[in-house]
Amino acid sequence: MKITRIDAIPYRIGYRKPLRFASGEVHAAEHVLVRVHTDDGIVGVADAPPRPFTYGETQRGLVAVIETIFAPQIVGLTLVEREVVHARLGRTVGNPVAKAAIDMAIWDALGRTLDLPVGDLLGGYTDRMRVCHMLGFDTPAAMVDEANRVRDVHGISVFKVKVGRRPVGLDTAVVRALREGLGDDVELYVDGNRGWTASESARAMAEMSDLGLTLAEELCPADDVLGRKWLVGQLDIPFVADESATTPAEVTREVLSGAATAISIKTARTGFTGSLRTHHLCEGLGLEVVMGNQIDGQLGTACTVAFGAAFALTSRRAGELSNFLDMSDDLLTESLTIADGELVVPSGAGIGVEIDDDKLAAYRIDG
Ligand code: MUC
Ligand code: MG
Repeated sequence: MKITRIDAIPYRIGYRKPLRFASGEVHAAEHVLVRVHTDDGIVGVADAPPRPFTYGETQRGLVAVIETIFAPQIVGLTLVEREVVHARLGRTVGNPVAKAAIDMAIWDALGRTLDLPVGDLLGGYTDRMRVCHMLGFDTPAAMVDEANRVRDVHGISVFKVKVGRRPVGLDTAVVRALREGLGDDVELYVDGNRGWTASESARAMAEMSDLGLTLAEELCPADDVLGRKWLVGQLDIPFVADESATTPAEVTREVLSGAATAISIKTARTGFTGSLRTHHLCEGLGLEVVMGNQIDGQLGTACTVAFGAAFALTSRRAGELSNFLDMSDDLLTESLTIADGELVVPSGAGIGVEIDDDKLAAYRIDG
């Protein structure tokens, strides 16, 4: 069970259509595949999707920090020394996505060693989650068409709508068109990625007050301290902290200061070990949780659903598990399938999925 090597392999897979939102846009999955090798011949894998507009990490930066700072501190430890790994990674500030991928690849290797799924090791609550699809910026007609297609093909009836454009009417028109086009049976919520001011957010939420929204996420920056508290205090639905609450300490700070009333957990930035801490904290504080999407491919999505399905709190709401559908291809030997609005946790050992060596050879960009 001793860790002998850690690989960081950059790869690029195009999107069929870009995902656009207030803080950025993604045209291709330019991620890093992390592999953890052990002296028993086990290889654990996980995905690292850099999000410079959210955490400052880049694809080349991920490779560099893993190869030069993290791997030398981890090689030689065993797979069960996960708290030692956590402490050593924690000596370096930032780099949440690089740290998360190493953590999850270690859990994958541990599951493969024990021949058990990580979901069972984490909590074993259920084997599936309802799926929420995230709709990026477009015209109202195009977004209604996409939602209808995703509902018809995959049975998905929960949609997170990206908002945060100016003037706010651009986005409130989209949400109204979605409600009118899809009917009252679908769940709709909004995510602003900090695009609006507090007062723009309040105006937009007032304009949409008849549309039955269930959550509002990061509408304005948490750094607008008093404005954000003023906004959250007047809403009658939970306000989700996503990029403003990426560690247990940030969750505590945001919630106790009145800047949020619900939390998005993303395994892509807190791994399994950090997500466990955030989950237990949210449970203790009595907060609603959403399993969020960091514009993940199928490997990242498999991690999210494995963690989300492991607990009652994280599996209660639909998880954001479907944006890999927009990718032109993926790295796995077998595709994840969303049917009847649900994603079943892959049942194999570890994270439960296998990397296709030919696909990795075709898409890796490290020569
Ligand atoms: C989200 O929930 O914000 C967009 C940026 C990012 O880091 O994740 C996505 C989705
Ligand atoms: Mg978000």
